[in-house]
Amino acid sequence: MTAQTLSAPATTASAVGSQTVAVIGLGYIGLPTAAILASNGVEVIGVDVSDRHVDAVNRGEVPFVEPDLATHVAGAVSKGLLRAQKETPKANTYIVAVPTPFKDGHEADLSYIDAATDAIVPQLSGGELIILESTSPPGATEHLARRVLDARPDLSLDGAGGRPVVEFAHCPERVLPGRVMIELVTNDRIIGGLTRGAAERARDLYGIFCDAELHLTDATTAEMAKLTENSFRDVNIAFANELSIIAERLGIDVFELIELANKHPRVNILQPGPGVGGHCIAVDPWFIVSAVPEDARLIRTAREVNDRKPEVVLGRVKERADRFKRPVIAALGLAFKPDIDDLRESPALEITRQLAQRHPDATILAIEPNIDALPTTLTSFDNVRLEGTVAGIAAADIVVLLVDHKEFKRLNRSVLEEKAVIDTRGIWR
Ligand code: SAJ
Repeated sequence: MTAQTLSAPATTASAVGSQTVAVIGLGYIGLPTAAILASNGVEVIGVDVSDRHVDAVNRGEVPFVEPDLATHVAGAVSKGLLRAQKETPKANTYIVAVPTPFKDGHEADLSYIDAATDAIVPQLSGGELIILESTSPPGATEHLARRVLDARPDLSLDGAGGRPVVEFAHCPERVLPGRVMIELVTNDRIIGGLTRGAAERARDLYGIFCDAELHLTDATTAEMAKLTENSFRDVNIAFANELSIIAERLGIDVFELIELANKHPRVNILQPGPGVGGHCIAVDPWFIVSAVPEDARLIRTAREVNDRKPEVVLGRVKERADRFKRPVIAALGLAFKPDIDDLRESPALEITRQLAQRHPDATILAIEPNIDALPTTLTSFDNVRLEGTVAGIAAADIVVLLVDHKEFKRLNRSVLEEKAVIDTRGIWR
């Protein structure tokens, strides 16, 4: 199928009212998707293995921080359009939004997708659309379809032999954590069908809440489009991180360097930092590398450059810490990016853990305004404690800024006087 752009159709009463959508996985993507569909009048059943998530949603609450999501969930649950359960129900459409981590060797781990698929299989009677939203390696949608049809030879992809049809599509999410409820509506989407009919049907569903353009293509191109977007960003950040190491060697300020280079109309370099975190950009490029290892050379190198950056920061802290007998080191920020509480794959958390481990005589003050208890990764160290921003900085000899949270940007710079400061994000220049 060739790619083509189709404007989102006006929402029809039948597209909204005549179907039940089961969203499998009520995490950072599944729950917002379930909530926005339900807010637009679709009956949605959310499915999750976690009692905590299921119970929270049924109370109209959200088990993690995401602006505006709570309002959507509370409204949809109170109207009876959204409910959650642990069992996979019968539905017209299934949206699979479960994690795809990687295994040793950076190969994608499809076990959550397989488990979700296996739970859908017994509920099928023909006529359903199964949409894979999880970020996936090339070929994952076909893999899912094969798994369904192997288990259910009474069903088919094309009606051959008079068997009822099940349709499959891949519609990767592209929303930015912290802006999810806005970007679900305003971002264009790529919709890859295993068949043209599947893509069109998925387009009608997403058109219920998405105001932007919906681009139809085949499933493998859609899978690669998602991985390509995140790899593009990873390569650009790796360029910035490499420049930060080069600039330090040359004794110049990398943030000024990038700001000046970006004055060129065709240059747009991202910002260096302590490494790349989160569950997307630090993971997805590996799916391309593991699919075509011999050819994905730049993409692999970018991953390696970004993964090495925490070690560079730790080296800079050590240089300062060696000047003290029992240094107090304040690590500012644990989250993987600003103004969220998400610690997944966070370089800031890993740097703080390594500081605790490598500097047993130091006191490490973990300062993270978005959480109220030390994460388990740090609780086993008796030289680490969670501390407030002002008190932590006041007590510190060395201040390492790891995340550009708004609380740190607003700080009165006088509190940093006489401290050894390592500002990995360039917010205090
Ligand atoms: N980072 C930098 N320098 C920058 C920008 C980001 O070091 O200039 C770091 C952040 O601190 C963070 C990491 O990169 O540790 C990732 O943050 P991010 O804001 O770039 O991206 P995510 O992971 O929150 O969301 C990305 C988005 N992808 C793109 O922008 C291409 C989002 O649209 C995707 O939906 C999301 O991945 C996803 O779920 O795949």
